[in-house]
Amino acid sequence: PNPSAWQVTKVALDGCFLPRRRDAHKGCHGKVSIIGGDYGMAGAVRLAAEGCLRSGAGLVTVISRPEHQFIISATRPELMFWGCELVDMEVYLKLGWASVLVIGPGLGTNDWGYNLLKAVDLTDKPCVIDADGLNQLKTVPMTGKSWVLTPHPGEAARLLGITTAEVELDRYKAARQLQQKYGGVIVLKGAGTIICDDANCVVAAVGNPGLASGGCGDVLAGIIGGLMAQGFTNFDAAYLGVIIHGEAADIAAVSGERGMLASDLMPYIRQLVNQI
Ligand code: NPW
Ligand code: AMP
Ligand code: MG
Repeated sequence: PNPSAWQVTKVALDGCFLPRRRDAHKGCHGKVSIIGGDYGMAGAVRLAAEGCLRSGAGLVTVISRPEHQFIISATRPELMFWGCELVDMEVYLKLGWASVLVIGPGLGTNDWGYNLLKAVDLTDKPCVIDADGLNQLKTVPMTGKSWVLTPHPGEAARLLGITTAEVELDRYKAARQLQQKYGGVIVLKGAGTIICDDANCVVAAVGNPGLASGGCGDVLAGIIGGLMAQGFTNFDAAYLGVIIHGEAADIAAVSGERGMLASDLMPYIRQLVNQI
């Protein structure tokens, strides 16, 4: 993008969401599959999935290790669940159900996650790739997808083969390089999150260091997927998602940044997507 197009923006959410049609049903608001949650990281998909539901998605399915069914269904019964041990033909059928795929939160960097990412690559679904989905992109070279990539500076550094410090030294340059290398929409997270595609670039002046705790990025991936499933373009979903996530954190921070949890964002995400 032309550097002169860089701008620092905090958009008002007013007018971004229309009131729901009175005859709406859950099928009108998109179906999302959230894929990840290797051993020890069920929380990552659980948080992403709730972020997705709270952004207004109609139906959300978690695809994760079978062992995680109980904890996910018991703590958020609105979620559907499909336990996947071996990545086989059935996975492709399951992925076919969704209108949008979110892959990466807690996915891990072993064969299980690798095979799931490869399965996503074989679909033509728009997707959000986060966390270990990004860490595995080097071994599953996916191109030409309709996607939003959501790296934090550490993940961006791995994708570019540079250090985290180098990413942070010139975040615009890193975001632009990622966009040129991988295409799609890039969300370079951290204080002053940058959202860019091949034509637009914005910095979201929202959020606070209360977000610097485990699970907050997983929630963002779910929100963006939920907005894509509700019909926003990939760029608008990424931009709006970052704004909603950051503003939710700014409301939550009224009680203090220290000790803020990813789960604390949920009621405010709901509040913000209803600001019509
Ligand atoms: P450093 O130390 O500065 O060089 P990792 P992860 C950097 C899952 N989770 N500004 C920083 O690097 C995720 O979904 C599961 C600057 C930092 O040490 C993933 O699948 C949870 N640098 C998996 O864990 C909750 C920054 O990156 C390094 C930065 C691993 O993901 C937690 C850490 O990155 C987690 O979400 C910034 N703003 N942000 C669960 N409840 O199940 C990051 N860095 O090594 O990729 O580890 O992000 O924890
Ligand atoms: P992750 O590292 O994947 O868990 O993502 C962390 C999330 O919190 C991202 O959306 C970051 O942009 C956000 N975040 C982390 N630290 C800050 C900060 N100091 N100011 C604003 N946002 C932050
Ligand atoms: Mg993360």
